[in-house]
Amino acid sequence: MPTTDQYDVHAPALALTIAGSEATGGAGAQADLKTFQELGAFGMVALTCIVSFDPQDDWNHRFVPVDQDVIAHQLEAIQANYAGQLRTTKLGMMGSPSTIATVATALRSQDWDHVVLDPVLICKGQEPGHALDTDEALKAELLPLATFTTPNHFESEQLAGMAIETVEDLQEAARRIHEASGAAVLAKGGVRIAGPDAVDVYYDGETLEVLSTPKIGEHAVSGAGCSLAAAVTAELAKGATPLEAARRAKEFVTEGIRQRVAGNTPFDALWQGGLRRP
Ligand code: PXL
Repeated sequence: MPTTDQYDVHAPALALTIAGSEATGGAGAQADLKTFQELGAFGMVALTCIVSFDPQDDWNHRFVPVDQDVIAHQLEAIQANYAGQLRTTKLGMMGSPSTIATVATALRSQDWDHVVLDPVLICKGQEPGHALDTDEALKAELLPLATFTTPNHFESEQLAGMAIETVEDLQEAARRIHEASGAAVLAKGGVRIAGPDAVDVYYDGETLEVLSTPKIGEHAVSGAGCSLAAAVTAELAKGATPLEAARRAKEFVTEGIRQRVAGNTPFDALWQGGLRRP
C-alpha cells in the first residue's frame, strides 16, 4: 500500500452520461466523455445502444440496443459507487421506449441537482417515423425529470408543436418547451435558421438570451449537439449557473466546429479540443 504522501485523493466534479456509442468517435458517449475530460469533469458512461454507420449504405445508422438488464446494471454500479456524490447527469440517445423506462426508473432512485436532457429523437440517416414512439416516451418520462434541455431545430419543432423558421420562432419554441417541462432550455438553431449567424436561444423562465456566433460553414457537424449538452453538463457539475453553462458550452462547440475533424462521412466531426487553441 502506498503511504499517503505518495498519492492525493482528487475530487473533481462528477458527470455521468447515459448515451449511445457512435463508433467513429464523432457523437454519442464518445463525444460526451471527451467533452467532460476537456472541461475538467470526471466522466462516467452508462451505454444505452451501439450505433455503427454503414459505409455501404450511405453511412446510415445500424442500431443495436443494449439489453435492459445491462443498462440497469451499469446504472446500479455507477450510482452505488458514487452515492451521495454524483448529482449531475446527461441523457443522450435512448433509442427505444423500454430504454427510456429503464433509465427513468434509475433516475428516480436518487436526487439530482442537474439532469441535462439532449432529446435525441432522430440522428442523421434515420427516418423520422422510426422515432415517433421514442419521442412520446421521452416527452412523458424524461422531460419531466430534466432540469435543462438542449433540443435542436427538429426536436424543438416536435417538442413545441410548431414550425421554426426565424429566431423569433425559436424564442417562442424555447418558451413553450420551458412551460411544458420547467427545465432551462437551450434551443439550437445552429445552421438551420437562415442568415449569417448560428443562433441558439436560452430561456429559463426569467432570462431569455439569444446566443449568436457567425456560422462556420453551412453544414451541421456531427457531435455538435452531444458536445454542447455534455459541455453544459460539465459546467453545471463544476458549479456554473445554467446561463453561464449555456454560454460556455456555445464557446466550446463553436471552437470545436472551427477545428473540425474530417473523414469519409459527408459530415465532419467536432474536435473537443477547440478551446485549447481559441
Ligand atoms: O448526434 C446524435 C447522436 C447521439 N448519439 C448517438 C449517435 C448520434 C448520431 O449519430 O449515433 C449514439
